[in-house]
Amino acid sequence: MSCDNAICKFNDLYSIPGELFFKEGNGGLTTVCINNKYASAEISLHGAHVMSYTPKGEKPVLWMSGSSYFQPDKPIRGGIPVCWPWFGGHPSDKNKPSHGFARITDWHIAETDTKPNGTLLILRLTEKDIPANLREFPFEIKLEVLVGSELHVGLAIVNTGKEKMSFSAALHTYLNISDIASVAVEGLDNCKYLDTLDHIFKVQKGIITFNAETDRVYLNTQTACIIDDPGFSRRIKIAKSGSNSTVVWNPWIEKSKRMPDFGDEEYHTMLCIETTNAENDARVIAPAERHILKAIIGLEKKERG
Ligand code: TA6
Repeated sequence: MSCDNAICKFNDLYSIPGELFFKEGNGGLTTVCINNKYASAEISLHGAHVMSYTPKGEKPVLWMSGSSYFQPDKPIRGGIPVCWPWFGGHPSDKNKPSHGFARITDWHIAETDTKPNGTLLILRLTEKDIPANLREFPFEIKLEVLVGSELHVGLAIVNTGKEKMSFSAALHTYLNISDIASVAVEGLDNCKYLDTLDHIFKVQKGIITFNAETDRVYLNTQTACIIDDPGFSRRIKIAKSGSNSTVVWNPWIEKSKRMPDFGDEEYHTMLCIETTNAENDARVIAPAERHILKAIIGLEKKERG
């Protein structure tokens, strides 16, 4: 097929009839649309950003702000931002973008395929795609997304340089919930955490419920978390591998008001359960070594009480 634009070329090379195609999405960003017997999803090449995931017959599992930016120099607010090669502020240069450059860079398509358990999309980024002022070392990262009855998102990080590589990272997942005041998070009982609001280390007692801004890095934990959501009669399971830390975040009202890409009242219907390599779980990999940070997100039916 003769093509005169990128979307046409992507569809010509990578589309899967009836299952995967490319379109121009919000802000003109190139968007991958996946629809199969299990679920539907949309992924932006900007930031390799999984923006939505909706299993058939269910409410959306991922949350998206109605005020999100969709522009080249800004992160998308919602879905699963890919935070790399640093989580939070840059370790030494506060002028560098929050949560790294991966989520504000356009990634390349590496592969699309139909698998027995879903539709596979692989996106790729290297240091050659990064502005010189943000480039710190050679790398290759790939985001492998499998859209099926569960959503598998894996960030594969390869050190293509000659020196060891240090990084922190997050799959910063925004989950869609009925009401922050009525949900509870299971899986982190007795886990030590850093409360980033007062910078004090504490220990979780029982389930996590929410009545104020919450921003915690749970440490030394490989367990799956469950969001129990009675309002939606469902439980969302966030399992993981390649991660010993989990971040739990809700901005509540005052922080919501300070974020221009986050509606003042939107905190009621979102909760971040982030699959991370953060704090003491930051990583160092040798030349040619690979690290994979993976989140597996799925629904469990909740018996109506
Ligand atoms: O993961 C929690 C957190 O670090 C919060 O402190 C808050 O800043 C959030 O990430 C969002 O960060 P962003 O740069 O996307 O506004």
